[in-house]
Amino acid sequence: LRTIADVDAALGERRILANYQPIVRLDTAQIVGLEALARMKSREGVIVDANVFAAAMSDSRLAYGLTGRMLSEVARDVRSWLDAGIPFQHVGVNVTTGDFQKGDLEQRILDAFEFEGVPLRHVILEVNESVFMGGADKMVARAVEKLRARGLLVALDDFGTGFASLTHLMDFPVDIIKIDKSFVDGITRDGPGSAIVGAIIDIAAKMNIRIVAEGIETAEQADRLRSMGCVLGQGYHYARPASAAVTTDLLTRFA
Ligand code: G
Ligand code: G
Ligand code: MN
Ligand code: NA
Repeated sequence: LRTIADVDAALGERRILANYQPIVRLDTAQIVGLEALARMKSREGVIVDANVFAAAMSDSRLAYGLTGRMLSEVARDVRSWLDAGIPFQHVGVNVTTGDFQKGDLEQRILDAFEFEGVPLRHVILEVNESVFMGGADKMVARAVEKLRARGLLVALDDFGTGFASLTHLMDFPVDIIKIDKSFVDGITRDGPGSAIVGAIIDIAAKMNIRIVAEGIETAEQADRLRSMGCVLGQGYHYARPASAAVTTDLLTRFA
């Protein structure tokens, strides 16, 4: 429970910031997007292990506060890239079940990006399948529809690891599927991982949904995914999550 108190204090003291991991084209390694990932600084200014957030996210007040901070941080960083003429397309922000339950997520997103004058077409909402649990699915669908009408893109994160993954594709509008790392790990063997990834790629192509493979750690995995028709990916093989300053440099050189 120490971590919950730590995250609470860091939120109050503005010691939460966004790091960014590039999303690349697997054929050219060109950067086409970013995923924002929360990082916490200690009072001494050192980045603390990112695992602190997993436990804290079970506290709905902290999850709500974290999303608020991340929306503000990301909007400000995007503003600075746009102002500097840095080539930048999309950034994904992770949201959780608790964010939808209050019913004001749509307004919070509009406010955060409008405050910085950032158009919502630059923003991807990353939701995982847990947001459909607990009876919030109607609220999720309504909020997401309104945001998509303003140009925001929706990504289903950790795809395939949750409950009833395919059901959500039936009645929830999705622009991007992020294939979970657990499937990518086994992709270079002819096993169930390859079969499942192949099936997801086929479904996505037929539904006009883009695919991002997550957690790519080797060139072999990247090659195999590319030969299977996967166009986009992210992972340590390409780049680890990094500060906004480092990301500015990466975008300048590789976007
Ligand atoms: O960045 P990664 O290293 O270690 O993050 C650990 C976990 O914390 C992941 O499951 C990730 O989805 C989650 N996480 C990271 N950043 C955010 C964020 O901004 N919001 C939410 N809700 N979860 C985040
Ligand atoms: O839950 P979500 O998919 O949003 O979280 C992504 C998590 O995966 C982050 O914690 C991020 O730091 C981590 N990550 C990104 N690329 C890799 C990778 O290649 N290998 C591993 N092990 N983790 C990764
Ligand atoms: Mn994510
Ligand atoms: Na994921």
